[in-house]
Amino acid sequence: MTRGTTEPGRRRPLPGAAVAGLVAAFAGLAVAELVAAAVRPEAAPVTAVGAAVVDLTPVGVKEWAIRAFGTSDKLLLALGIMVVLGVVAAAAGVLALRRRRAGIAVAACFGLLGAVAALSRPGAAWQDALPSLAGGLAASGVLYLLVRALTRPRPAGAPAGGAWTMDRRGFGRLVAAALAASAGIGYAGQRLGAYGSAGATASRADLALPEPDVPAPPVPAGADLRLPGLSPFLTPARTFYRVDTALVVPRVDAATWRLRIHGEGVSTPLVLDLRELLARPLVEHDITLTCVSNEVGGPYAGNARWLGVRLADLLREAGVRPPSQGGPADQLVARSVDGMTIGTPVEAVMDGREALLAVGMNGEPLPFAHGFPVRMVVPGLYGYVSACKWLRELHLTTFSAYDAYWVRRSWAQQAPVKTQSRIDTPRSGAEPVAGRVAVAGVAWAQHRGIARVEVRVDAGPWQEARLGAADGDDTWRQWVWPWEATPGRHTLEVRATDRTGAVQTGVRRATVPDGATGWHAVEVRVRPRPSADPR
Ligand SMILES: Nc1nc2c(c(=O)[nH]1)N[C@H]1C(S)=C(S)[C@@H](COP(=O)(O)O)O[C@H]1N2
Ligand SMILES: [Mo]
Repeated sequence: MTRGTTEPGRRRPLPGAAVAGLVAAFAGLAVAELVAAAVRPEAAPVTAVGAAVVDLTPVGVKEWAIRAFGTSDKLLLALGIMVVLGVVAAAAGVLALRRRRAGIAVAACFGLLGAVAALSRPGAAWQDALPSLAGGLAASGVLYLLVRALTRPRPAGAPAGGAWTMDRRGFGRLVAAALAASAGIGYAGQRLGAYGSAGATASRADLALPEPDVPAPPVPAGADLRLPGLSPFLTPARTFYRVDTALVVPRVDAATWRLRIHGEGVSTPLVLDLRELLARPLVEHDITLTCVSNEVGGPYAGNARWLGVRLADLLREAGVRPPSQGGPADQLVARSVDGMTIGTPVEAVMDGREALLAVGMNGEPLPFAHGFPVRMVVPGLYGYVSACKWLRELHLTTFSAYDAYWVRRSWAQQAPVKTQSRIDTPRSGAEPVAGRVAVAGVAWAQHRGIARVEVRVDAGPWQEARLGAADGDDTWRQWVWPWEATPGRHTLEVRATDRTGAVQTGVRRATVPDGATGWHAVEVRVRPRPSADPR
């Protein structure tokens, strides 16, 4: 009988082979997890492949993913990779049944793929290949053992069963052993990972932020209208939007953190640790941060009280002059520990605005997700051209010499924030009762300031909203307009005017390349007032 033919009455152990593939993949992931915990968490195969996918994804797809899944896009990406891995692993198991070498080669190739992805990451070192290589090796070995058990020739003297005779009990035991070992190894990896970031966690817990030398004045009374459904004036860090490419939040140890400032026109290159940075005068300032990927009416805007060192002072200390004073560098490229690059106009950070190297957010050290220990914040510029988190390097160069991460992916080199306004309440699809309805929201034009907000109903005349008190020009402003709502379907629209007098355009433009425009509209169905009041 030739190997692999199926005789009537003898079933090939296909489900067993698929299980063997899945168990092998699980073992590979567990081993990779453990090695990654020792090497670098970001070098774990699913994370590395995910990061490579993020980098290679066309901007249109990425924008769609952000729109469709919001901040859960990362979770879905990891799930997607796991599903693909699972399908391939099961197939490799089945393949190994017929061609053991080929099946095992597939497992090894997946290890190689992970290694290549890890090595392709910015700032990768050769060790980053180790988790995936070790994982691939483990998966191949486990697959070999399981498939061998599955296809073991029948012992001499046993009843005839052909080549596919399965030692069910032996196979089952092996599967259980492999699963238990993998779970143990994976758990050890997680513990080791937590241990690896324990220093960072402690360094954040121990960081006592100094008092600001220049405190922000208290938020003026009346800046926060405190209406139900309206975004609070200051956004708690907990609910502050998060946009970044990091599949694993970098946990930087403040004790070993360093910032390097160098490049064109830098007469005194600097390397600072956190203690040295905090020894400089600290400024507190309220700044609204917005993302260029925010759709009209979208959620990627937040307002916080930042504490930090004035970036302009630090650059001057390094000898940097802005282009307007003859400096050779017009671009400041910020680099993060995870390889992100963000290019900001030198002129903007040195023109007198409160461009900060921030260490505090709403009175606390930066949360890890928002860039601990140090990030940039520049009033008036979208985050992708100004707000580098987990900062480690400031490189003075020119816009003609260097394109930062997002610029290489079809976004504009320069991107001042566009005037925007948003209706927070009522929400689209709401069904308020006829009568007085508070229409309220926020409007922003960072560093220009908001002068006016207007609302209109069903494309009627624009009506002026009441503004919350202004907390400087670098934050958003709340607004409210009392609407005498009549029963039926209505469309509410909002537009803002900045303090230069420019009215927010109603022309609808996409987020790519430099920020969406258009008026936010919500549609509501106003219910008639109940005719008889039962009370
Ligand atoms: N290191 C790093 N910094 C980054 C990013 C990133 O992907 N990596 N994203 C930028 C973008 S696009 C925005 S809008 C802001 C968002 O900051 P937040 O997540 O604290 O709200 O961070 C910026 N800084
Ligand atoms: Mo962004």
